Amino acid sequence: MKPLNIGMVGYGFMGRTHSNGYSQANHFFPCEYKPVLKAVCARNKDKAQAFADTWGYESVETDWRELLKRDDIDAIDVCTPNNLHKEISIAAAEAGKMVLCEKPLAMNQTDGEAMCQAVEKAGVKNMVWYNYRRVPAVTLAKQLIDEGRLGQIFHYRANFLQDWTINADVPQGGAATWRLDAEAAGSGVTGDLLAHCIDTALWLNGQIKDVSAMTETFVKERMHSETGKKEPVKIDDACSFLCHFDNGSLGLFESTRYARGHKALYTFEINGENASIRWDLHDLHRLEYFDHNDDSIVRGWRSVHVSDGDQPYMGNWWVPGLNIGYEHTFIHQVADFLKSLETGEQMHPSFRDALETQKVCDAVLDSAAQRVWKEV
Ligand code: 4PW
Repeated sequence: MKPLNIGMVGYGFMGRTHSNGYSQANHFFPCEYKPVLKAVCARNKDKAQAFADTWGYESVETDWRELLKRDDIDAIDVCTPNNLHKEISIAAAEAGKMVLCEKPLAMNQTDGEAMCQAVEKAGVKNMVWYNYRRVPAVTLAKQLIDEGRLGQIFHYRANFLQDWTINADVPQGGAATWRLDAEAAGSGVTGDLLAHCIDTALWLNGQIKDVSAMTETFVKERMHSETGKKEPVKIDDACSFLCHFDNGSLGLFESTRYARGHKALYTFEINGENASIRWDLHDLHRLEYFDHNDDSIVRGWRSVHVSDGDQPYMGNWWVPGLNIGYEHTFIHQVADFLKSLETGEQMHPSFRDALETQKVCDAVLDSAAQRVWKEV
């Protein structure tokens, strides 16, 4: 097997999901390439070493620039807070490394464009970890839409709801809560949660033309972990937007971290002329499907349990009827990336694909700030 030597920068929650993906992919998806966990890089050496010991990384670096200089690294996995994606990705591409970047691609469209140009100029393989495309039920939704089963699409509706920042004592900044710090995250729920909804929507339903958005920051000041003082909160706690898709359908998106009771409720529903589809991350192996062409006496919403060998990815797992979960989406993404190295085909979502999501996020934030419709 050909080794694919991974150097990961950052080791938080996403570092764990990606590492698990690298470790498991070859067990279930045969491929000529095999990820090798060569090095993990983080400023705190003891924490990086503890992570390396847990996940089986061979070595540790404390400066990502040193990691890029190493000849024994093929691919850089950027798992840092968002404000470092650009610098590390561009330097990695210039060093001739493949770049696998955590979502969202960048802090804004301008940075994202520079990142696209860097990987394209260097001709290095690249992808962005929008993992929900690789939930088997979501991939099946893509298949049903591409087969034309829904007919003309009229409506696309998506939500991503959480409740973990309602308590005003949750700080901003620092390892666990950088997502609340605009300097590190760029935006709040728009870049963190709606970006997932937008990536899926662009993949399933095509380009978005224009948007009209509103945002709110419910807790105006939070303790900053770095300064130790209360600082203004500059991220969006909640964001909702309307949009027009190029195919004529209407979109309605909502995301918040203030929906008490919801931890990670990502749902979407698509209504077409002939059929509708509905999916819910809390029940991720099911695809709800209504087909108007069914015999009218038995017509109704079917709950398709996506666990059979004919359904996306499932032939590589256990036996029909047995579920898989969230972590498997990352295993699928690694497996698909390894396959793309074998076939020479472009992996999706690429940096260029993720830039389209970034453009929509920027338009959403501009629209909310200026209280006007914005072209994407
Ligand atoms: O990327 C997202 C995270 O930042 C995830 O998909 C879910 O929401 C889980 O944590 C956050």
